[in-house]
Amino acid sequence: MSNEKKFFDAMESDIMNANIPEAEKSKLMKNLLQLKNQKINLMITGATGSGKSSTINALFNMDVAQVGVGVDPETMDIAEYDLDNLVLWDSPGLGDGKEADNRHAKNIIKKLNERDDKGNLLIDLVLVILDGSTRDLGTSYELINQVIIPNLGKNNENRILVAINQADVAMKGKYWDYDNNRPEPPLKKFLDDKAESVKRRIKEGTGVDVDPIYYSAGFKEEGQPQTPPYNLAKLLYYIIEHTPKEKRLSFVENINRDEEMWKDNDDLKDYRKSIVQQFGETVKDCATKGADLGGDIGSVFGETGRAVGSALGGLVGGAVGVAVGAVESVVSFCTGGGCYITTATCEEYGKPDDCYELTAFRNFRDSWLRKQPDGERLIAQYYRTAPRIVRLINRQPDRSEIYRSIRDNYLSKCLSYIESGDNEKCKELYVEMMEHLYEEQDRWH
Ligand SMILES: Nc1nc2c(ncn2[C@@H]2O[C@H](COP(=O)(O)OP(=O)(O)OP(=O)(O)O)[C@@H](O)[C@H]2O)c(=O)[nH]1
Ligand SMILES: [Mg+2]
Repeated sequence: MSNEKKFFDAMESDIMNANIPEAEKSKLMKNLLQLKNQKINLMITGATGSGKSSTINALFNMDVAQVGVGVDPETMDIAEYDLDNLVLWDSPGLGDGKEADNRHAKNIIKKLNERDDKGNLLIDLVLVILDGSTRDLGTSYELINQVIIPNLGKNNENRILVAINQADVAMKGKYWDYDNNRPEPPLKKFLDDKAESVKRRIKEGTGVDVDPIYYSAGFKEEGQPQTPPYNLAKLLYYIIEHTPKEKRLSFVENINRDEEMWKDNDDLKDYRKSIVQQFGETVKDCATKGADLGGDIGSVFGETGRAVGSALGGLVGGAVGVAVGAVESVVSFCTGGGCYITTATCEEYGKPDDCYELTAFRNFRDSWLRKQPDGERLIAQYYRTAPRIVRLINRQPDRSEIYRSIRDNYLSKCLSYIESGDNEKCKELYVEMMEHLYEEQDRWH
């Protein structure tokens, strides 16, 4: 049985075992079937030697790839790797001489305009890889501005991702911190400038906005230790971000399981956690579409969370504990960030899921509360009771009033305690808030 199936099987068993009405179950099963049938087609192109193969090998679980050989001699130079629900098209870019370039351009254009059996464009996303170690990116601009973007159709900004590879040797190997596997400040500035200039050249040439990122696919030479990638999780995060939500689960089982690949990234974002959340979002939005689970998605998709966690073990950190952490974040994400009441209050005030307050409370929960002797018990109790409380509040005509009083009497004060490092006081007030809400529940029936 393929891994892919194992993951969808977990979803199926979650749905079958869920304690929900049959009618809701059948809606979920229908959604699941649709998710199972999704295919992602990713085109990877760029000049010879830019690192297409290295990137594919670093990102994905290539042991299971089948390489397709084109029957049409004209398209033979586009290699197809079939990883079940994920299909990779590895296509040469320009720079191989006039005749070859014309052929490559023609093949790329043909592929970009190809439709699947439902009549939708086949290629979901084009990843253009630039070689960060070369000064002359002229042929790459030609490829992007004249071949790819004009053939992406209406939704062009979402169908292209530009990534500058070989960040480690962009200044001929200077200013790379080999011990910590990251750029030193002068190289970082050089790479930031490069990304900015690529962005500008594309904007000038086509009017289209892309946000290039830089990374290193890693380097392996016979007899030498492997240099692990840099910013590979960032690259994957952007790939998933550009993939339609309903297709994202097709990545889950195809991601490289080697932990080494994922650990070194810039610290602008926690990409590894964000990737887990991207999958959680799909479960939340697509798997439960049209079904009424009363806000209790987390308790339905427990096995699914575990299957995501085990598939992404390498990405999130290998060890079992971390995989379990990943599961928790999937499940808790599905249930509104695991801070139901805080989330609901923030939503009432139009604050995003990554707002300062929610981040602070999650941090409090995971870095401190969980480690207290009664921490796990309090969190578990909260998980079981809070979704119901939120559901009840949302049905009250004076819900705004209720949320305001929760905010003013409890959450704002809890936040001040966290800010001043008084976690114990925050916990006491939080327990008090929960007791107050349990009592209020009867009034809200
Ligand atoms: N230092 C360094 N070398 C890299 C990196 N990525 C790839 N390379 C090296 O660059 C060379 C070309 O990489 P490939 O992955 O074969 O490039 P490609 O785009 O698939 O090349 P073609 O298939 O020939 O078009 C190889 O020697 C890689 O080891 C990187 O991030 N850093
Ligand atoms: Mg190659």
